[in-house]
Amino acid sequence: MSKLLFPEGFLWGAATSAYQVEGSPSADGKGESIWDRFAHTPGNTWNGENGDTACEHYRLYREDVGRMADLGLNSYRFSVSWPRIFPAGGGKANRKGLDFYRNLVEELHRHRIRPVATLYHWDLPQALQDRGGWANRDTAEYFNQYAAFVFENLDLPVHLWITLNEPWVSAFLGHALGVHAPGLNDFNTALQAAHNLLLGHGLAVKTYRESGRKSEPIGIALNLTPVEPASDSSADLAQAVRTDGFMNRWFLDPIFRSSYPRDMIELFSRSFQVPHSEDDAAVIAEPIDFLGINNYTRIVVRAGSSGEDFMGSPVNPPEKEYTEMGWEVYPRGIYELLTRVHHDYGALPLYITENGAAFPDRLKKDGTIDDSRRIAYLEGYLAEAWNAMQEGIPLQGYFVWSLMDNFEWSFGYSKRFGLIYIDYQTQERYLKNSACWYRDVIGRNGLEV
Ligand code: IFM
Repeated sequence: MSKLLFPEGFLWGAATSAYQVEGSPSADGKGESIWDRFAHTPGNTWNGENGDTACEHYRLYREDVGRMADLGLNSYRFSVSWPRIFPAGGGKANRKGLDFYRNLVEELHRHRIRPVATLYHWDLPQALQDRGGWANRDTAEYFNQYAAFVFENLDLPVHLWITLNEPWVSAFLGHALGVHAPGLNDFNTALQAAHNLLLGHGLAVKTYRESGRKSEPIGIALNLTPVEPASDSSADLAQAVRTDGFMNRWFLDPIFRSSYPRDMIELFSRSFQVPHSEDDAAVIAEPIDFLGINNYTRIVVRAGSSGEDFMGSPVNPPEKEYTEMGWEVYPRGIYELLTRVHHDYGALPLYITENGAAFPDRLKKDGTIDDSRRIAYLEGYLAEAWNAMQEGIPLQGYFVWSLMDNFEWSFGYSKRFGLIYIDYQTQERYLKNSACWYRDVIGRNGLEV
């Protein structure tokens, strides 16, 4: 057996997001979000489920923080719900909405758990969607104003600020594939939304720096996925480059290189309008202090119907393990991403801001949940993260997705990602075996494999 020790001060955390766990959709003056609207529209989610109740974290957050402390977490990543703070997107702020996050942060401090605050995890105020949402450039400015308000008024320290979570998902699943809010199906709109999301990110980082009030690191969390060709045919190889351009480089390049990737601009411009502005490019590339990487799987891709196909045909290699989401368990991918990002985009601190797996967990009569597949998954990914660190990759923390089972967007409550099992009938929480395993990992600051 070998010991894989992590450095002192490594962040051991778990993550959630507002809409997925909080419930209380109109408490204390909260406004409607695009996810409230989308999930309440028939046909959009599994069984018509929505986040109205979720895990009742808004009501039960103290208990939940207590559980985090019992597990030994030294960090918790949560998101701030924009429509709790600005029910109409902009205008008058709702102090009571901010109070919830202030109380949460205070409770975390009481337990010596470092708060990591994400400002946008997909719950745009519906009032802004009514004016065009992320496809409207004004939304970037509204986001900036909302972010500035939170920076200024959340008067307790957080450890890290994250502007956006997974802008690729907001833009493309929400505006091109229509499976996320706001449920649109137009690729031009999605490209514009992606651009305005990035612009909002850059504006918020700039505002944060210029205010000079805070020195906590600020960054962004991107969903990144290694892409591999299904064969070594030249068509599959070229497809993998395009799919990577769409999934990964379309966000990494503007943030770190101040321009969209040339090959993808060329490709997209053949059929779509690609947003372009030198001024915006400079804002989007406002330097950040760290990058958050959300990773779950890899994509293996076969060439699509033409050289213009930027998605290709994803294939599931046989004899691999797949999670309940149908995602391949591919631990080496985290090593590949960490080393690639470090070498291609600069030596800034990295965090794994999400990693985890959904499996069909079963609550036994004795209150236990034997989720050994999740333990194996997490152990595999952490071991590969450790391998990357041995090569000098500055990884500073790891967040399991998720602290607890929650509302998995269009899949409703049918997918369980948590370390903690939620009985949605009673709101009872049960520690899965993976939670106990993680507590031991944190306790020894590493793995025994
Ligand atoms: O639940 C989501 C989360 O909101 C963002 N990243 C991926 C998770 C699992 O799908």
